[in-house]
Amino acid sequence: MNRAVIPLLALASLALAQQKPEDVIKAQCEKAQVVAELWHGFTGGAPKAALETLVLEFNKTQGGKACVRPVPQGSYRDLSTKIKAAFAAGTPPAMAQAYENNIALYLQAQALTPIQNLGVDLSGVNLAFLNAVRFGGLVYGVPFNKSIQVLYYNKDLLKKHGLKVPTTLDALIATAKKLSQAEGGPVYYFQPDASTFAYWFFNLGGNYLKDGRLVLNSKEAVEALSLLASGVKEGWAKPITSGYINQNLGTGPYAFSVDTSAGYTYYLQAAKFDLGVALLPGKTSRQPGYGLVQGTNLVVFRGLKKEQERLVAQFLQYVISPKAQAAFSRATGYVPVHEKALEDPGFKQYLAENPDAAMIVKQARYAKFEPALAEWEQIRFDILGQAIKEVIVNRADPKAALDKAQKQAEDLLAGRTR
Ligand code: FGO
Repeated sequence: MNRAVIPLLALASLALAQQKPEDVIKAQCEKAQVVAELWHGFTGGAPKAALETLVLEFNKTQGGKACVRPVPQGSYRDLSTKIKAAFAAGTPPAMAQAYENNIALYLQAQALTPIQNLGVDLSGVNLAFLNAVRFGGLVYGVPFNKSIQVLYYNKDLLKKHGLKVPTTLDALIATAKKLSQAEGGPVYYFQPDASTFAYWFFNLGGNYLKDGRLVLNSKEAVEALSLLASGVKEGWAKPITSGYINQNLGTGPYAFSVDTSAGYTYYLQAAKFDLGVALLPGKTSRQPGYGLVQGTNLVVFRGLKKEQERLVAQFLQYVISPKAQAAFSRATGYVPVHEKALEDPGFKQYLAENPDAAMIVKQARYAKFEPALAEWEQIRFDILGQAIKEVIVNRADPKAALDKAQKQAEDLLAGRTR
């Protein structure tokens, strides 16, 4: 090749590489005859970038004829609000991210297409994730970006004090107490919300559903909330009331937090210390603690044209492919949803070299879900989440706050309130 051409080519490919994925996708969709929108709740960072890369790569396989267009709709909750509004207006997208409880809600509006009807082969998909999107025997979502809670910790601080990573709830509390005293400030960071609460609640033996009935004020729930409240009072637990925990690292001594594996890239970027990822402390040291599964599934709305359905089916098959899942997991910290991703040679090597990523995969075997009730999103944020904040921030009594939450949830579920 002509010597002068090489730098020019290099420059051109650099310009291409620097083009924002969003703009590339826009160009891909401009001339396409078939377009399927994918509404999502990623607001930025690695998750949004990884989704866009995946879509961009998929669109390349369509030879300019068809494309998927990701449309950010704000937070996960903004997303479900916009989807409900779109139902009313008769303008739902082709696909969207959805929590299991969102699926239950959308099914009440008979708005979803069963995934099997599209001919998508779901074999090899993580069974815990798959069973969570089964309603009345049919699968209504494709597990896509599923996360698991893990224990993030400050390796430097543990080393400095000669302490080990705790493997039980009692050890977590004892270690946090020691470190907080030594460092002069609370070292266990938590958000007073339903996600953090779920970790303590599940591992104290709690269950939200008893004989099919929702119970928010069980003795385990009171115990979990009391424990967090005493942590704050005793000075070992620090409530984070503004922003994500990763945005609050550096505001004081930090040792531990229980948080979504999808936060991994954010923690890595923010931590000015050697970050560790460990299995969750459990009730006893015989078994790791359970982590809450969060993140979403992709659902397909009814009323699509045949060509759109074909496109969507191909896209979903692509998204769950071991290759795509390996790449997506690597870029974000989400759990690969396809079992075969773990056999992908590149991913295998990555896991061997990155113990944090291996930990995330391992923790995913100890997983719990929140109830897939249509009203759950409202309950987890406006009722249970509110009760948790009242206790942690305004020092309300845990039992009283949860009793009130129980009453509010019952009123909502019975249709007495909305
Ligand atoms: C988030 C939310 C729900 C439901 C749980 C539900 C609705 C929780 C929790 C409330 O995909 P995940 O694991 O993690 C998110 C990912 C993409 O944004 O990255 C995480 N992130 C982002 C920025 C950052 O600085 N740090 C960071 O960790 C982000 O959390 O989902 C976990 C957090 C919450 O959104 O405040 O799932 N959640 N169940 N939301 N609407 N409905 O039923």
